[in-house]
Amino acid sequence: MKLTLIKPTIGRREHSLYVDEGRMEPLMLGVLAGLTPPDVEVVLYDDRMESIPYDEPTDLVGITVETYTARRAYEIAKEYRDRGVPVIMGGMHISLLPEEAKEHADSIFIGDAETAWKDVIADARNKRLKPQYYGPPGVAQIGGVLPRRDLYKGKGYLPMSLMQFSRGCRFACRFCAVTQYFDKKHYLRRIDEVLTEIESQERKFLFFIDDNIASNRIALKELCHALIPMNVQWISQASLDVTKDPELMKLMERSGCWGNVMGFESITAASLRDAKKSPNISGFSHYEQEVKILREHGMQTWAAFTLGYDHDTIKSIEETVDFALQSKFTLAAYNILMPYPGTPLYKMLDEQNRLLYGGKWWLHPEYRFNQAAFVPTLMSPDELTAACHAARTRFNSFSSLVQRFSDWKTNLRSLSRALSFWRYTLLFRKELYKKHGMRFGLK
Ligand code: B12
Ligand code: SF4
Repeated sequence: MKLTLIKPTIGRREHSLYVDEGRMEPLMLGVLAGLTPPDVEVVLYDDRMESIPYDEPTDLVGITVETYTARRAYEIAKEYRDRGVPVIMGGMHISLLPEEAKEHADSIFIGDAETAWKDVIADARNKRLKPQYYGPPGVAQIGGVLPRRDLYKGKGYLPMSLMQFSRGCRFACRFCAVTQYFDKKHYLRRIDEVLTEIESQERKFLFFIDDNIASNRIALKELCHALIPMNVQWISQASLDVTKDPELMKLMERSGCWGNVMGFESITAASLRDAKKSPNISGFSHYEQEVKILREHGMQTWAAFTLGYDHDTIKSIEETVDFALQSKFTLAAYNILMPYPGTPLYKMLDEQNRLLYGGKWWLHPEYRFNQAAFVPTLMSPDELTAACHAARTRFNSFSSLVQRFSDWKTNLRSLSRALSFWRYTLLFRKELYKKHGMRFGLK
């Protein structure tokens, strides 16, 4: 039996081809391949950089789908199904919107693959694929399953190994798809299994792609203790409340943490309340302490902001950029608040009749990447789109890069930190402009 796994791209640029130069290893496909019995031949195609050979014989196609890639995923599925090849889809979007997905696949997988993928393979072998499978969201790679990293070779992924320690998050931010999928729970992998995985591969620069690695601070401390002798460098995603725990901050630094993607979301308390961003709200004083502590520990922070809350104005968005520049963040993402299906934000905007593109922006032929998909309160959708683009342009201007680079505590802490600053700020800056206004899907 042969299994073909596919990571779809988001779409294409208006007048040229698009290749994602900042692409990272698709961990979910490596894990699916790792869960597959060894007698099944597995191939992986990454639509972000290579063409999919639809005519190559295969017995089953597995596609991973996020909301951003849904339109393209459905196009790919159609190509295979037109050729009589069965398609199964899984991933965040499929789990949150199964009714839509069913129309585009022979089978859908709701939840995490770990417990039920073997049933899919067994049924596919017997040509009796069921229309739907379910695996509860939970612990990653149960029983020490290792991702098939050999499948990533030659695909030009960024030189960092993607891994997971935990899944889910205990918080309940209003816009977040993760909190719906994991129902506010946080699941931990055994530390010895994480260490075995680190040892199983050569690279020592790790990206723990946990939704919030700091959701359980005691567990993160244990992980840090275990990482110290491993002599690795790592980055991850963490909620800002880590800065309230001095012992944890020291441990993160000692264990090789270079920084985290951190959801600052907004610099105004009213917007944080709108977002239900509880890790940021308690004792909010404009992040003065948080930024200081992160710098003291040498963290090269990737600050994530969401724009378009009911209290946001064009002026407040500009002030958010001032704040990010003053804080000398290594990277910052300015994302328009997006109504992801299944989230409380989506339900609220739907009830208030504020959703644009018929409520299904991810499938709408007129929708473009980085456009507002709802009507904000204190500006028009076009003004929000323009303010977000302006924020990105200002934060990523060359003079801003130089200003941010000049920080001895973080970006100038060592030669390797300095080199990584330039490598990633320039790369992500380029990608940002390439993706702006991109159409979803290739057709
Ligand atoms: C790592 C990550 C990234 C990395 C990308 C890594 C990569 N390989 O390219 C970076 C930081 C670059 C990134 C970027 C973005 N991301 Co992101 N990202 C994640 C994160 C944290 C982890 C994804 C992951 O690899 N998990 C590990 C794997 C093993 O788990 P998994 O994907 O859940 O897969 C399991 C199951 O879902 C299932 N499954 C998955 N696929 C399939 C397929 C089949 C056939 C089957 C049977 C089962 C199955 O089984 C798997 C194993 O149990 C998720 C959060 C999350 N929990 O999903 C957000 C997430 C996917 N990202 C999100 C977003 C919005 C983005 C951006 C659009 C942000 C932006 N505005 O620019 C961009 C662009 C995304 C793109 N498509 O290009 C949202 C998507 C929301 C949605 N409804 O789809 C998420 C859910 C975060 C959130 N809080 O809402 N992201
Ligand atoms: S802290 Fe992050 S992962 Fe947790 S619910 Fe909020 S946005 Fe989602």
